[in-house]
Amino acid sequence: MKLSKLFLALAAGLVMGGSAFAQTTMKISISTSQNSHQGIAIDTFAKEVEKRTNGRYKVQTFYNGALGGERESIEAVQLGTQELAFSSTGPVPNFVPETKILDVPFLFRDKAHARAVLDGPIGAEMLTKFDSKGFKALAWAENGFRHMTNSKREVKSPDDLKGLKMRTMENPVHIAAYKGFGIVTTPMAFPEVFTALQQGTVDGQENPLSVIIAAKFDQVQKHLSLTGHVYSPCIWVMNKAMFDKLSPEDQKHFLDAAKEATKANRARVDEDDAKGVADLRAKGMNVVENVDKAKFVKALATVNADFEKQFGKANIEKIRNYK
Ligand code: EAX
Repeated sequence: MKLSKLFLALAAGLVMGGSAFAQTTMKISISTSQNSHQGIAIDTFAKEVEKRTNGRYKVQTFYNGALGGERESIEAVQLGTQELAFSSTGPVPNFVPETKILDVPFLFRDKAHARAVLDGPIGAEMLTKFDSKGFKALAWAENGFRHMTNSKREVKSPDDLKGLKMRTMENPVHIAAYKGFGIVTTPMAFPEVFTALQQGTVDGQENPLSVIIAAKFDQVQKHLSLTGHVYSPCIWVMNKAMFDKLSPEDQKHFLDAAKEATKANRARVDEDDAKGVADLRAKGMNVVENVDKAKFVKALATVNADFEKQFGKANIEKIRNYK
């Protein structure tokens, strides 16, 4: 009698314990290293999700394109073979064409402007465009203002770019604009870039200081020009069906975790921007701080007219003038 009661109690304990500790594991990936503005983003997200759901959800983090480049990761999220991804908007227009407008050069004045637009009604509306494509876009985050590096020469104005072969993201807006700068564009996934620079397949590339530092491009690039020619957003995407399966409370936990992690991400971008130039100089790069911005803007006159036609002048102005 006593024994069977004990057995029952144990069995019940096991069942209850089993359900109390049921844990769902999800994957999230980035194409850059863990010690970066993107690494801190997904590490914080994983910690926040686990904390907010009392460990019912665990997020496994993958770095350095271990699960593929950004396009492949986004594709995997769309297909549902991977739950989550954190990516630049580089390859995103291939999935959600409405996001193209965010990658227009010289659209944002500074990071404060970009963050205000992305966190405000324009950004919120853009997030809903992901829904019908199989994604739940949790929030915007940040890659930063992109600057040009190359192994050939100092770049101060677009005249210096003529004939330079540069890797670009697989982003149609960037490719069109950079051709306007006179660059010979070579779209390529990020995990291939270091080797391409090292072997001289391309002369240069462009990325925010955060990425240049994290990817150690200083080892394979001599010149850096602070062109700040385009702001590069990041985005948190989750497979839509998987997000929809979460309870409303857990959905909120995931959304809040992404918001919290975005704060850590942006703080790191600020930190990298503040000390990046000194850091990269110390590592041997020749940094051109005063580029001829007006000439860069002017070089895009024709391309910009085309963007205005494509995206609507009013839509571009709405972002430019957002306060
Ligand atoms: O998201 O592909 C790129 O140049 C991106 O900026 C990089 O992967 C970080």
